[in-house]
Amino acid sequence: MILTITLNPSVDINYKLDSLHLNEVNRCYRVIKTAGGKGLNVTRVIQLAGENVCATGFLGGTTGEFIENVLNENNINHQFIKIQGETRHCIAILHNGKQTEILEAGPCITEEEASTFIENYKNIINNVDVVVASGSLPIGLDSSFYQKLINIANEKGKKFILDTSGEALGEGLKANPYLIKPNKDELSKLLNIEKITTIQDVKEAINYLKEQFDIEYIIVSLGEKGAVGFHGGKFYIATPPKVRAVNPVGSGDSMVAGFAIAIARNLDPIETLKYGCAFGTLNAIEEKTGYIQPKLINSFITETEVSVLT
Ligand code: TA6
Repeated sequence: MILTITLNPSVDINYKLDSLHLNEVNRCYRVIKTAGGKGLNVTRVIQLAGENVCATGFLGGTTGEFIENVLNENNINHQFIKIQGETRHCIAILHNGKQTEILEAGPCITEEEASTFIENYKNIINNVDVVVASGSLPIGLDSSFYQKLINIANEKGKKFILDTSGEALGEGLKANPYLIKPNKDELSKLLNIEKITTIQDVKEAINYLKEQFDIEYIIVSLGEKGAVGFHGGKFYIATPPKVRAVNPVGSGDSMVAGFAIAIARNLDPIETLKYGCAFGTLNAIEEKTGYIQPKLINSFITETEVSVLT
């Protein structure tokens, strides 16, 4: 069983425009609303792949009710903590072949709501093998909140996958999560490196992290180019099949879902990297955010190449 954590979920609204005209009225005739936030995108993809999953986090207000209804309609097992605040919206505008996102900060979590979450987390974690925490921390939670969750998971022998950025990532690393998957921008901000461009830059950044922390998998996503991973003293490069991307939003989350499924199934590092890259690419060919077609999974995994980087 995989537990996903979405501390700052969102009703994701995806607008498709031929072109976006600033300072003008842009009328949109293709709108997709999904129960989003990185962790819920991860949840949906895990469910679509047929793996057991339970979602937790915070939900509040009418947007929180929308998400709860969507989870129930899709038979997704969940245990969210109700909050006084209103769950946020995140907007992705697909225009001129580009993608512009507007992400609300989200509600403020009270100390009592945070404590209730921790108590609930300590219980449900006993019945899972892998924990996945994805996305930003909402206002009101200390930047070391993920660190607390990782420590609890490590004490109970559970594998914790952390996909976040900024201070929340920096603080989370101190508890040695099992797997991290920053993209190049998140990595350069984390290490305060001007630009991470080449594979050599990525390897050097990973080398720095592996000297500082005890993390089983350090994987850097390269978007449509796949990923570079480090595990067990070896560097790997994973290259997915070439596709025509329709909507890349949610591909990082789908990659994380692939890793979580492979780890829950105790697959080896090469298969784990194949799963992650294949799932990320499967999402990119879909209009919907955080969605894949189950019937394509096996072929995309087979067509994803992973080799050892010398
Ligand atoms: O990765 C895509 C996405 O899940 C969007 O759908 C939107 O929900 C955003 O990320 C939220 O990101 P954040 O880092 O604020 O949790």
